[in-house]
Amino acid sequence: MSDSLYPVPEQWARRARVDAAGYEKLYGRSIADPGSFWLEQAKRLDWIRRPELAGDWSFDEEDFHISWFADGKLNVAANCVDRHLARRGDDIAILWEPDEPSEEARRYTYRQLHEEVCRFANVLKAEGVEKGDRVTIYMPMIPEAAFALLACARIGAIHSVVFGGFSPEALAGRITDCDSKVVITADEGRRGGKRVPLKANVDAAAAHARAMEKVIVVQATGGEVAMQPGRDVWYHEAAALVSAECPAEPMGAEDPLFILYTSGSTGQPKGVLHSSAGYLLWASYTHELVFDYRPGQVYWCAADIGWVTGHSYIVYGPLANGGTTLMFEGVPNWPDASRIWQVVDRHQVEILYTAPTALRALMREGDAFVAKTSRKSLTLLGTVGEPINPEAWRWYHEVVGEGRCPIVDTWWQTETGGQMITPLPGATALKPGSATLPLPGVDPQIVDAEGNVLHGPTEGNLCIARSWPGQMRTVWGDHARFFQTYFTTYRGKYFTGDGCRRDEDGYYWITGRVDDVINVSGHRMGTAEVESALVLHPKVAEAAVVGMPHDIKGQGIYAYVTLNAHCVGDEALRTELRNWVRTEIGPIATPDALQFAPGLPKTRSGKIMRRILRKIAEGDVSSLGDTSTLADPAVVDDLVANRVG
Ligand code: 6R9
Repeated sequence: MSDSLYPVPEQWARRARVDAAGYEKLYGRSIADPGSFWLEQAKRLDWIRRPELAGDWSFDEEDFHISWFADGKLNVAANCVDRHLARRGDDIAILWEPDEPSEEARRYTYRQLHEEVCRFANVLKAEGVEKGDRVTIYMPMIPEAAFALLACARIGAIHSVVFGGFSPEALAGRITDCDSKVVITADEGRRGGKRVPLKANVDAAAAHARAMEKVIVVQATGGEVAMQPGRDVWYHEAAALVSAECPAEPMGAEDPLFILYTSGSTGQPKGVLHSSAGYLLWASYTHELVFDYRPGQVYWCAADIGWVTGHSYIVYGPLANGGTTLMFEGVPNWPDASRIWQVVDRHQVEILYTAPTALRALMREGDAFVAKTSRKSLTLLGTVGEPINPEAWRWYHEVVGEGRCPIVDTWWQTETGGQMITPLPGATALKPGSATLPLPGVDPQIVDAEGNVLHGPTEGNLCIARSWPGQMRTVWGDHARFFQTYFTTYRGKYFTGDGCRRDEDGYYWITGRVDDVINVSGHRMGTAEVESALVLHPKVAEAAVVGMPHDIKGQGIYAYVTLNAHCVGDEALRTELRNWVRTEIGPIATPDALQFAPGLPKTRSGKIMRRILRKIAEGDVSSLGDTSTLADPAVVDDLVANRVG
């Protein structure tokens, strides 16, 4: 790790909204008097009824509850679209760059966006969607995906976006869990010159997704798809029949805005539920502060709308702030490794927000792909999703930004709604690899295994001691699981699941997950989920999955598989099992390494010793620690001898 310090560039300190002294002041106020601080911040939203209440919450079991601005009323879509019409109706809201570089980009002004969202909302209504209903969105990165989110928000329906890379099985599980009657999809998606059969996947999911009654299909590629009469509706046909005006539904501040499924350390993915006002406030507040955003700047968050980063920083944050948000259909390395930088030049992008895994993949291709582009428009760079290794940080800073652009390394989670620990470009000196300091309103604590709060320079588990407006409100359909997952490990605190170090300057360094979650290319994968998929295979008796270091992905998936008697673990079965997981969950869950193991290391009470499996997967077999508590220590020798990779 590196402790070299990159001071705030002088012009940034001068012109940024918040400088170092400003940060200290804001932070102090946010902690000393959160009520008035957040009611003041709430003025950045347009309310139908302005709230007089700020946060009302308790993380204690007896009266566990979280609410913000509970007496307020607003509409999220009206905040992201309508309120900008008077002053910025002709400004570009969404700038869409297609997968195929020879195709024209598409631009939507706020006025056009308003019409598109209203129309989409009216189509949803015509299909019977009402306030509070869940709508599943399984879409490629096309503007209609953003219209669909905002259309749900406009009529008070709760959207649940499922990443287009997930399998029909994973999609079906998510449709069923939230009992979603309507699914919005497209004929096909495009990524890096390849087609993704989204509609066909929805058809395949139908057998296990009984709640699904209607499928609204956006024509994106014109590819051939089967339409089931009575169930499937072409969006463009339905849209031609409805008006381009749709009133925005007045919503309570605490009414749900969306569900987003995320992997945890146990069992099925959890439906993380976010509220309307608190979430939107957090997305808007962080987007403006962290990117020092000013309307007119072209801003690009290169995430997919299927993840929380796409929700908060492609759609809700930038649009709430009247910004121009670039939406990219493609992938960073197609047609070649200079695509991102070409898009930056083509659209004069000033702010770029991406993931360390993408940077590592591009860095490996060599600097020439970067050097042949200008990138003069860039002023600020950001990263999210996983810890960034100092080498990739320096490459981003020196090669991409030519030393001119600060990097905001933003730590946050699906559960937090938006950024939590991050530098502010005009306020915070940077250290490569550190997410630096908490945003005003964020109260991090590092605790030891017993929950004792550790002070000063230290290392331990990262908790947040008090609620913030963007905090998730519950796990859909399972409030007990919400409490159990996040508030019982350390009583009275929100536990993030991350390990963390704090240095002598009070800077935070996230060290990675401390639970059974693997961070693959910035995406969360629960080991339990991959294990469940593996044991569904008729030849598999037992499986244990751990993370392993991976040059590009950050972490890769290492699976240990015990077969049923008389089954042979050969190359063919290895390939079959990897494809099996791919089909069950999706490509991101495919094991990078798969080892057949006659037995797994277990304690006498039958618990798998994951610590040992992790060490072997890492190739660190010299320090396996104490194996004397194992029921059968000999299995370890076999695992070490037959390690793959
Ligand atoms: C936004 C997002 C959350 C997990 C989180 C942590 C890791 C995210 C990070 C980071 C170090 C950063 N993480 N940002 N680790 N530095 N800047 O990624 O949400 O998909 O829910 O993942 O990602 O481990 O707990 P999500």
